[in-house]
Amino acid sequence: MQVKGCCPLDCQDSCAWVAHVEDGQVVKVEGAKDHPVTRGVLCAKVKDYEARLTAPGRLLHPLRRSGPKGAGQFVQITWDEALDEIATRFRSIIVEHGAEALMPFCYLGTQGVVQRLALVRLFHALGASRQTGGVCAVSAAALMAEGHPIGVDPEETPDAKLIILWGQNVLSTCHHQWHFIEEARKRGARVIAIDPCRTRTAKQCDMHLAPLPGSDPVLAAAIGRHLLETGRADLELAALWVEDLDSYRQAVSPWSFAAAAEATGLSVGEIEALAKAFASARPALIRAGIAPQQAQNGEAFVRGLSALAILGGHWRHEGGGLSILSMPELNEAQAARPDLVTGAPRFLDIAKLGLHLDSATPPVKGLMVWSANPAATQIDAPRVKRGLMRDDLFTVVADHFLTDTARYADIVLPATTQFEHFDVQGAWGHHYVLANTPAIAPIGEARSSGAMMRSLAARLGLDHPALRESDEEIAASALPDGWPLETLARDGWRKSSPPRPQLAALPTRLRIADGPIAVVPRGDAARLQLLSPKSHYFLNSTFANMPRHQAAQGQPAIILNGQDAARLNLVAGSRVAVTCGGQRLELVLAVNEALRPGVAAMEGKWWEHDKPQAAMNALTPSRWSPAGQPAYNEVFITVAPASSIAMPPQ
Ligand SMILES: Nc1nc2c(c(=O)[nH]1)N[C@H]1C(S)=C(S)[C@@H](COP(=O)(O)OP(=O)(O)OC[C@H]3O[C@@H](n4cnc5c(=O)[nH]c(N)nc54)[C@H](O)[C@@H]3O)O[C@H]1N2
Ligand SMILES: Nc1nc2c(c(=O)[nH]1)N[C@H]1C(S)=C(S)[C@@H](COP(=O)(O)OP(=O)(O)OC[C@H]3O[C@@H](n4cnc5c(=O)[nH]c(N)nc54)[C@H](O)[C@@H]3O)O[C@H]1N2
Ligand code: SF4
Ligand SMILES: [Mo]
Repeated sequence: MQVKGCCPLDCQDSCAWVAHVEDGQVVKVEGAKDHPVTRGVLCAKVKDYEARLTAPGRLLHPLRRSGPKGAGQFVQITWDEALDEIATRFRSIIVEHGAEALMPFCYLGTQGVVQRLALVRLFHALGASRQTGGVCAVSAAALMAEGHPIGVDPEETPDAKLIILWGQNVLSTCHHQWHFIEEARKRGARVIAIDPCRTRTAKQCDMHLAPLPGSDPVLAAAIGRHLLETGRADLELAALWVEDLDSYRQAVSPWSFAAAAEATGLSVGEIEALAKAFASARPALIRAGIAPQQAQNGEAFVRGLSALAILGGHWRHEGGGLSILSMPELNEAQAARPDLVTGAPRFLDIAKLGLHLDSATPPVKGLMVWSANPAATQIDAPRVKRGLMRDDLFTVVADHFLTDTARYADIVLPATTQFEHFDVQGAWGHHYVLANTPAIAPIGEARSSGAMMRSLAARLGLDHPALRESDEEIAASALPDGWPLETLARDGWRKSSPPRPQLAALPTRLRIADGPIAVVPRGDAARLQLLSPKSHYFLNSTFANMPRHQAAQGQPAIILNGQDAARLNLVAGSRVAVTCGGQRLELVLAVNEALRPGVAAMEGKWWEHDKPQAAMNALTPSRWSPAGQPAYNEVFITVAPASSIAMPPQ
């Protein structure tokens, strides 16, 4: 039997897949051949996703903590016991501290509407604190909320004449987009990568610029100044869309090619070539990644690129513009049923979990985490873990495995995987909505988020009809009007493009300037800037426990350029101490000329209890952009030979 579904992971491509089922078991999963983006292939992470169903450590029963928090000691309990305990604890927290003392925490471990939002209904109905914010693309989302268009349909890409991959490692993180880039190339387009690292993507491009991380707003300003100075700026489009062209002129005016070269570490020739290519392409498409947003100037980065897409006139043409979040129309908020909220509970930004667990007033006393592994993926993870260690905090975690976060839980709930539940989802790199039909029944006692919500609501005595809806009904509530769920499930996907931005006066004009464009702090002779590019084989911390993925990723390491290693007297393969603030990790040193000097990198979000020395968020200090994007990449480290003290086992 073959069952249509989709990959639930937090990835632009949202692939459509076909699960092959024999004797009630998933034996294989393949990319859907006729999906216009997937085109028959899954990636190196997901090609054997069925292995996850029965991998060692798969959670199949509810667990109750039986040792100290974080120690990973649990005993198996029944669902009835788990539900009773959660309901009793939640109720007493509400009575003693008020419902706002409950905090739901869900991120994009799955993009599925049901798996993410069904449980949110429960917390809405309880009057719990509401989660807001995010840890990824927060800067882009903030600019989108201001009205900036940032979501070109990737199927337009072949019409682009110049494609700039600005801090995006397409071939590792969203490789299906490469089809469209190659098609554009066949029609004569040039492809330029802007990345401090010569990634597998940069190697395939026609030109690669390796600026200092965080200097991108300056690079963008130099191009903007060039457009204005040479009369190439599309002032007609700016008159329709832009509110503050004069302020922009002023902000970019200091950034000559020479000044920008100094600030970015590029040559004048490189910047000039980029600016000229951008000014003459009809049209250019900028595809920007996530890493350059992971800094305190994340919004300045996105604003700078949006200014270029507009002033370059690229939005006038199919294939041109700016692509950061390209999403189909889907009414996800409706699936969470905001109408169920009682009172006016506070919002808690999930990117600041450590801070909230530390010092929210009223304090957070009950936390439920699903579809996320914040103990591994949050900035300043030690602070998060101190919070999770609090004796007076009651924590519930639902996941497929006993993750770093689940180890701190009082109650662990076994969640179904995409092969075991129904869901629908959008994407953030294309315009299709996808449906996922379960291929098999849940294994063990795993439950979908919808089933968890229904059983918890019943235990808590909540009887709103929205808390009794089936997973299919919850999924249907997010679909655009007139879309029968059955048809979507039968077909597997359906395109739902938002309209292309109109070349007409905008009711609210866009702000393309935001004060002076400054040089951000950067490393020096003693301190390197640590980046955390995505691993080719993990998806953030997902898969970091899977033997096949671990073997493919190889030993955790800190990567430096040869010049820096030599300057610091460090030898490839030796053990080095990496420090930031009061935190220290000991790792093997890898030397790789792909990284520009001054920059270090650690790939993959390893699990701390498995690879304690590779848990890189031990090193990332609490720091956010004004919109709340965690500055994961603004980390300045020292690297020195490890002392003779033996390294803890990896
Ligand atoms: N294989 C794999 N795929 C993934 C993921 C994964 O973990 N593994 N994660 C998924 C998720 S959640 C996301 S958000 C996306 C992210 O997808 P991408 O945006 O493609 O990935 P990043 O690693 O965030 O950054 C891309 C590149 O930006 C570079 N970079 C770092 N700092 C700067 C800077 O200041 N300026 C410039 N110009 N470049 C910089 C890095 O060297 C890196 O090569 O990938 C998704 N897909
Ligand atoms: N230092 C540093 N830290 C980073 C980043 C970085 O670049 N550098 N990147 C950041 C980015 S871009 C992102 S998006 C975040 C991601 O951070 P997280 O959202 O925490 O992502 P994952 O680590 O992939 O963890 C997702 C979890 O969801 C679980 N899950 C999957 N499907 C389901 C389901 O159906 N039900 C339930 N209950 N659980 C499910 C998975 O098993 C997994 O444990 O990490 C951020 N952290
Ligand atoms: S992780 Fe991304 S590329 Fe890989 S199968 Fe899932 S959607 Fe496709
Ligand atoms: Mo992300």
